[in-house]
Amino acid sequence: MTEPFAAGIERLRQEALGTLESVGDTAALEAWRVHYLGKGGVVTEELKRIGGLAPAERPAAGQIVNDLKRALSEALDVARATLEAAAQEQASAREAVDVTLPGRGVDMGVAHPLSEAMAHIEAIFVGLGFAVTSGPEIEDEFHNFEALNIPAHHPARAMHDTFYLDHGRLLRTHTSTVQIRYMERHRPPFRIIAPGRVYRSDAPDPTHSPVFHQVEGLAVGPDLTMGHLKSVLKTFLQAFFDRRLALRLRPSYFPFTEPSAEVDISCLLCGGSGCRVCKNTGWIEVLGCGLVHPAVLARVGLDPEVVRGFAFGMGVERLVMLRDGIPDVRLFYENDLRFLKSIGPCA
Ligand code: 2U9
Repeated sequence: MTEPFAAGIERLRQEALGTLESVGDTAALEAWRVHYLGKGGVVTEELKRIGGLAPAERPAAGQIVNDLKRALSEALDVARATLEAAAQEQASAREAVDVTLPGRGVDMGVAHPLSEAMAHIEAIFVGLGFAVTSGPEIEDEFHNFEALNIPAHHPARAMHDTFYLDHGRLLRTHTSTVQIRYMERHRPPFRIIAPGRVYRSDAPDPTHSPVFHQVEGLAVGPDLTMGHLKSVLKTFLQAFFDRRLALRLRPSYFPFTEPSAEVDISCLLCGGSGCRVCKNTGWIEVLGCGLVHPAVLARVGLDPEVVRGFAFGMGVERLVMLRDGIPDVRLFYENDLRFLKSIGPCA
């Protein structure tokens, strides 16, 4: 009797291990477990059948079914471990970092071209012994106009040139205001520059922006001459444009300087022989300058018979446009990264 029973169990074992081989995922494995080893499963049924055997056969049959149960349990454990290992391998393949791939790169911020140029200009003048000063952008008519010898009906005072605020206040149209304020508090000799934003009520176009940057300079002391002025400006301009330049002072007019001059440099493109940049003149106008008008000195309590001053003013955007070949001043204010990345020391 035990022999056919044992043979049946052996077949069962073959069948169970055979189907286990084709189990490919944890759900199928669980179904296999329930079918063979679960409550009411095949093995339990076989255990129940032992009760129907002759008492003498039961211990051997029990042994056989218990062996089957152990063998199937062990096979289940092995199959489960194999499936888990495969799943883990798949997961780590999915999440794997390929350390040989090139990095994504880090976008470094850089100073705005105007900030870079202002810092460069300041450094050059500091090297020449000038102190850097600053003052308010909201000003009064005295500091922006009267003190600078710009009379009441001068065109610069017109509404269409100046942004007026309430209570007689206005947005400064030049940084000369800073230099008037400096002279109100300091005695000569001194040499200062006043870099900063200025405002003019101009419609934006390729050469005009309602806000732009100036660096103005002022030196006051005994015996200062146009010669000193020209030497300072030549040293500055050659440092800024990083090359030897010829300078030409053309007589001009500003209310706050006498004599006044406009400064030309030899053309940056052709060197003076004539091209489209200099409109075939060989020269490019870069800034204005002069000796401080006696009335301006007198207004801040200085005796024009005793001290002289020289002064100059430049538009920073214009200088950078000339240096870097930028065609439109509005590019400085649009924050287009393609432009910002194309200008300056990191371009
Ligand atoms: C004081 C006295 C005199 C500053 C000066 C200029 C000439 C000049 C322009 C350049 C281009 C303005 O930005 S721009 O449009 N400036 O030509 N500026 S002399 O003269 C002064 C300044 C302060 C007390």
